[in-house]
Amino acid sequence: MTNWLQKLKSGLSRSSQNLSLGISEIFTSAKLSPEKLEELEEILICSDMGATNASKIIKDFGQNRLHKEITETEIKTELANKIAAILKPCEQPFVLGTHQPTVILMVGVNGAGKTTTIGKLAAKFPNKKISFIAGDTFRAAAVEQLDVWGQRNNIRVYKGQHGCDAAGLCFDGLKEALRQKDNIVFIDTAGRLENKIGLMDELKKITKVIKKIIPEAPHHTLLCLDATTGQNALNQVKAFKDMVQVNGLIINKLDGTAKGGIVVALASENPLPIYYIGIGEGIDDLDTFNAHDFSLNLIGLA
Ligand SMILES: Nc1nc2c(ncn2[C@@H]2O[C@H](COP(=O)(O)OP(=O)(O)OP(=O)(O)O)[C@@H](O)[C@H]2O)c(=O)[nH]1
Ligand SMILES: [Mg+2]
Repeated sequence: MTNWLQKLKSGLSRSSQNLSLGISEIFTSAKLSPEKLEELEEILICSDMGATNASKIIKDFGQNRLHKEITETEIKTELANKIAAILKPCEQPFVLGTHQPTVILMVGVNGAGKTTTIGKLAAKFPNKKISFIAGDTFRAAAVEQLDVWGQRNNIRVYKGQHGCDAAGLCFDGLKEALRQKDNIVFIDTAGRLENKIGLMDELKKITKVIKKIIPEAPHHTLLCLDATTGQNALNQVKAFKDMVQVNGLIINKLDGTAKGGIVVALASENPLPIYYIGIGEGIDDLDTFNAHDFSLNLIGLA
């Protein structure tokens, strides 16, 4: 098993424990009854995959199986397959593109893992000339936090005074990136709650200003989500999509939750790619999203 698959397994263990144990407890006898199906549906709902998904999965699963013998492994395998089918359209590679520089704007609510993800993601492009723009001018420690990731990766950080205008800083930082012939620029932004109109408007302003320097930028606007927030993640996607052109999702903190099923809810409601998932705070704790691996680990079969 690769290092990442081991991490995925332990990262998702809180989610898989609930699902897997729940399934095991229900199936003490071999035949599938309607009551057992109902209990199974409840377990799926508790993982935060959403009632509609759970009901659809159970309906499909129950067809032609009622009152028949079935093993626990057969059940889990079948459920994992159904979950993987929902997730599959979101499994898309993150293609950087050839723009010079490629501008990646990181957005999301407070604590969703934006700054950490920038650090982890930058490490995936060791042969590129990269800069960070510390567009979170709001939180006092934000610049230092980005600085630490910059030092770790040997990356230049463009920063301004605490409290300065974030859009203006992005403008200047991009000009500098052009001058320095950077290949990739990551723009960190302040955490903003999806229902705070003023801050969301500021994000729009940032994207407008970026376009003044590079009309087709940002080339990627990535929305970071904290998996521990559960179903609220769905509202966040909607609100950020209304405000900026979100191209893809990064779902963090899957190691800290029993509600990993939220990824299934996100996939079924939003056809946005899930480029990466985060399962820890370390530099190696981010990797591409694989529907098959994720479902097996979620259901506790890996
Ligand atoms: N367990 C775990 N912790 C994570 C993960 N990603 C980020 N964190 C931690 O979550 C906390 C918040 O992460 P940040 O990167 O600061 O989040 P942010 O979105 O930049 O937060 P603001 O700048 O406050 O909006 C930090 O302590 C990170 O180390 C993850 O995948 N798993
Ligand atoms: Mg931050």
